[in-house]
Amino acid sequence: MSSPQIDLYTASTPNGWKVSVFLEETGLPYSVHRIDLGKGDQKNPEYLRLNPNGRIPTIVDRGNGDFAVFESGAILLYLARKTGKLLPKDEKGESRVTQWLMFQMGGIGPMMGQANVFYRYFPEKLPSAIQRYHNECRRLFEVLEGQLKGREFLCDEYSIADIANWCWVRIYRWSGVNVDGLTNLQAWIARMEARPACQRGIVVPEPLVLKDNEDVLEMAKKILTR
Ligand SMILES: N[C@@H](CCC(=O)N[C@@H](CS)C(=O)NCC(=O)O)C(=O)O
Repeated sequence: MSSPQIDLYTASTPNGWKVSVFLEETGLPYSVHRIDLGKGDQKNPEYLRLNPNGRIPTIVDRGNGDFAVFESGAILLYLARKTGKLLPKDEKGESRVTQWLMFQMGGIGPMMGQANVFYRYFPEKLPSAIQRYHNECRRLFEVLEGQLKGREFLCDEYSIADIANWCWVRIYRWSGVNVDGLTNLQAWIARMEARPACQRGIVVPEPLVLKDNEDVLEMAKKILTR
């Protein structure tokens, strides 16, 4: 077995899974460093030197002068270009995948993140805020539904755009987003869930049990009030 080339700093969350799923899909050797978000490992000065935003994920490429990359979308692009995998090489193909990747980074991720905050974590339940984020998530899901019509994946081939979007969309129940009637989206979720590398990637660094239990809510409270 070749020695790990990528150090992955991560936790069991959608943004973290994007990178572990990519690494599992491509077989690039990596070692995992678990970041305890509840304890605040992501705010340690040593970690902030790698990721000034103090969030996960981050990678350090030992095969490229210990080059550090933060922001999950930037990590996916970096690794896809490095390996030549899951990102088309032609200009238009690469742009299409980048567009759907950015759609996730600027839309699906932030909106589902806020849906989680207002629907699950905040002690005050503000109906207008909950509705705002649920409506926006549903609207974005309908955009995905349209794109997936007659397509197996978001672009011409399976790509980092599928990985990025699926890692968030798959937790729609936790976010409280309704997927009724979105048949293309549901079929795509099932196709993604069936991929062995996706199954391996989402248990890094450990399986996540999303339940309204005290552990999850307590950790969210710590992060939101830090
Ligand atoms: N845009 C960033 C977002 C990263 C992010 O929000 N990560 C969350 C976990 S999904 C985190 O580290 N939260 C800890 C905190 O806010 O302190 C990315 O895509 O990498």
